[in-house]
Amino acid sequence: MRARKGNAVKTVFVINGPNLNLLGKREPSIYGGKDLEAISKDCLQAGEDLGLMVDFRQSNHEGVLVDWLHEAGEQAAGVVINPAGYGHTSIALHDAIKAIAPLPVIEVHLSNIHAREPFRHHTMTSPAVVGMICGLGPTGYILALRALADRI
Ligand code: CA2
Repeated sequence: MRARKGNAVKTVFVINGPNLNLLGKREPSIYGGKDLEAISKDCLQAGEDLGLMVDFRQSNHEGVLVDWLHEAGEQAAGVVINPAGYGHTSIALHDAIKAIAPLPVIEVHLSNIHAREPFRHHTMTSPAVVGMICGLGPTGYILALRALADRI
């Protein structure tokens, strides 16, 4: 059966970076109307459909995100990460993703970062991940989970 080895259901972390806790409350024209709680529910349901246990988290703190990537390296079969603003700046997140290789990590952005301000066009994290999805809103998370399920 896909995404299962033996009878153990594999866990994937879905990690969300700074300000994503504000989703649904502000800037709906950019990020849509869904809040993070609703995205979490959709991810948990998608995980159930794919035979994956989804551990969905959000932090506004770079070091916490690094710690969670390390934890994923010990405990998870893959990671979906929306690094939010830290994706554009954080060598520490890049290094943490590299450090847990070959664990597959997929980067997601709700908005099309390439259609926005030039400072959003580059992410420090994208060279370290297996793939990146942007501009598809919350569907990007579900597509990333499907891609992980195919790989693990
Ligand atoms: O499009 C994405 O998912 C982003 O990762 C969202 C980040 C942004 O810095 C990235 O460039 C692209 C922002 C997180 C959400 O920020 C909010 C700010 C105000 C209201 C709601 C969300």
